Amino acid sequence: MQAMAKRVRCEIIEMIGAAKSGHPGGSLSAVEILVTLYFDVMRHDPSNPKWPDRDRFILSKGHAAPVLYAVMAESGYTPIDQLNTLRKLGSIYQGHPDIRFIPSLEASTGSLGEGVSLALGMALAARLNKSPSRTYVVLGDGESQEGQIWEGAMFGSYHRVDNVVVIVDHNRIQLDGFVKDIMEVEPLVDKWRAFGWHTIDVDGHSIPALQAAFAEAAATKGQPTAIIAQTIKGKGVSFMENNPKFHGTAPTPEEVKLALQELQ
Ligand SMILES: Cc1ncc(C[n+]2csc(CCOP(=O)(O)OP(=O)(O)O)c2C)c(N)n1
Ligand SMILES: [Mg+2]
Repeated sequence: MQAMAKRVRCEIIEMIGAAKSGHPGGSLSAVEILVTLYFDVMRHDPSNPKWPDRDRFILSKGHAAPVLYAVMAESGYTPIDQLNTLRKLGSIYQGHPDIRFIPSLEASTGSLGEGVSLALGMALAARLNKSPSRTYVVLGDGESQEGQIWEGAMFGSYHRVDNVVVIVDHNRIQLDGFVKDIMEVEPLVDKWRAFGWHTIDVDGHSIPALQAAFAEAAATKGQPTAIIAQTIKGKGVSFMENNPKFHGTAPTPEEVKLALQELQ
């Protein structure tokens, strides 16, 4: 899984470098979260993407599409040799995940704030169908300024939707600055707890810690779970780490080379 995380980071850098546009910072911060879900936690079958009892994944922070494209390609859902067509006209790998071009996605995302509502709908449908399916949704911390998230949070605990797990990628940076300087969302753990969710505070770059958190979520009945994953935006590339510039700036060819060297 560590080796997979490294490979996914390299793919993120390469595809955004090739596209000359995209969002490296928030893709790199979510690598361990997605690798742990796709390669250890989720019950899914890439050869049967519409299996009714599959677990669902929604990348609510859809601008981090490169990390999702890399794990989906590595899982066998989509062609790995086309990752570097990111953001090109006609590519299935558009700037934000689009179910019209990748039918094995659960939802098109990119308009922030919608993922919790989508996940709760899918989780409720699974409950009605008596399906064991669980739904996982990754949010950004800047995204957590959206009111719709908290409407969903109220709904999830009131209706005891215990087959849904929210993971907040708490990298402390949003589009053009630090969350605390724009509109602080802390204390995130206390907020989710106050909204009635079983809440777990975890190192979002530790695969064992994430595995333990997902297991704890699965064992929690009668209550949905929120995992607050403490992360570093741009994780793994020194000049991108904790640097708001690399929210939405592609690395230059020289920076791609440097980043890939660091990731070796
Ligand atoms: C509704 C909506 N408003 C604004 C944007 C533009 N936008 C894209 S990314 C972003 C910042 C998101 O920050 P955060 O949720 O912290 O993401 P991360 O740090 O994980 O990249 C914004 C404002 C959007 N995609 N959707
Ligand atoms: Mg952020």
